[in-house]
Amino acid sequence: MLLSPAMALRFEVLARHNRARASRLTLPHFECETPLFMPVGTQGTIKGLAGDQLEDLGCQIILGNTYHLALRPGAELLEKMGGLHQFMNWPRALLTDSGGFQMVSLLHLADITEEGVTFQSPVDGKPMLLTPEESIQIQNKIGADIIMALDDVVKTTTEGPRVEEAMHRTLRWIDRCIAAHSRPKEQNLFGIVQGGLDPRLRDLCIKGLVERNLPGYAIGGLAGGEEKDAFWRVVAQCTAGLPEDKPRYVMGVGYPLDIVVCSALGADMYDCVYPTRTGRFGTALVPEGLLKLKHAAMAKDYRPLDSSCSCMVCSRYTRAYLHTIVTKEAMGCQLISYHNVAYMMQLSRNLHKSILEGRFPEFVQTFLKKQFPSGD
Ligand code: PRF
Ligand code: ZN
Repeated sequence: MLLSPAMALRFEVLARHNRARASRLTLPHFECETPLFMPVGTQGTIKGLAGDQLEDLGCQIILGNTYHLALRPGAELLEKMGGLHQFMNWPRALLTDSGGFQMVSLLHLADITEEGVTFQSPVDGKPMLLTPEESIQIQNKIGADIIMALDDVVKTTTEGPRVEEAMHRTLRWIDRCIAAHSRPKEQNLFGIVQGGLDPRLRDLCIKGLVERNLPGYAIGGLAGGEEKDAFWRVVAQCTAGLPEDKPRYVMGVGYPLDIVVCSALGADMYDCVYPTRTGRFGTALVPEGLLKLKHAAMAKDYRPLDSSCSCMVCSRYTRAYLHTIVTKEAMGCQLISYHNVAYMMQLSRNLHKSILEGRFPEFVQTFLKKQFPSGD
């Protein structure tokens, strides 16, 4: 496979409908089709699902977190094993997030300075510092197909000078990330657009990142409790300003409706814990919205979770059966998570196919009609 020397991917737009695109994203370990959803395997495992199940479901790329993997099993061990692909025996593509966002969102004690993100080690309580250089060095050892720059993330509900500071720092840090990246022919470093809900800051960040000619770009700092309208507006602005010939990844986005809307706006990639997390709480994703298996109404419902789904769970089990085991057996939640990941993969494939076959508007209309039958 011939890849340009500066990057380790090839991105080909196969078809468009207005701003939406269906593309082929060729990564070192797998040829992916977009729009695509990436399940999150924080610790090198997608909770409740085994690797062969993920392959059966058509998962093309899964996500790991630098922060969690660096703590356990540790970057050195992963490097010695030949990287995370070998360690978890996952033959397809991997993406690692840089770690800063996880520390800031999980550890309220994290403190961001120009040098990096300082946090208290959950192992021994000692203060630790994750710099842009270190995040990239660790990600080089983990060996994922796509690695993410360390960014300064503020909550979308933050206002004032802190938002501007974080955007400028994210731009200063991208240069430190680029300089530290030792495997650009094997791993693709994506930059992350920050700037809160401020169009001027978002534009400055887009401009600064695009000048660096990175293999791909992410839209960060969203899906943190802002209004949908504001969220979609920022995505629309970013997709309009980012290059046509590079993949665009909206970080932390995973509600089916958001994926459909963002794909219409020209985004290509998504990740979220939502399908597996909500599955562990006993909730299934279905075309009509959500199905709560713990609900008493499920006790005598002998239909599958989703009659239009061909996954193993929907072929084999009734809602009544899943209701019976959901609060008592770990397998209950695992089966629901399995269906939820199947649902997200099906949604990704349907988006790709409908754009390719020139029937994207009909697909969106049918999707919306099922989610909002009363039309509001
Ligand atoms: N930055 C990084 N990871 C992320 C995000 C971000 O902004 C989000 C969006 N809030 C999810 N994951 N590095
Ligand atoms: Zn199913």
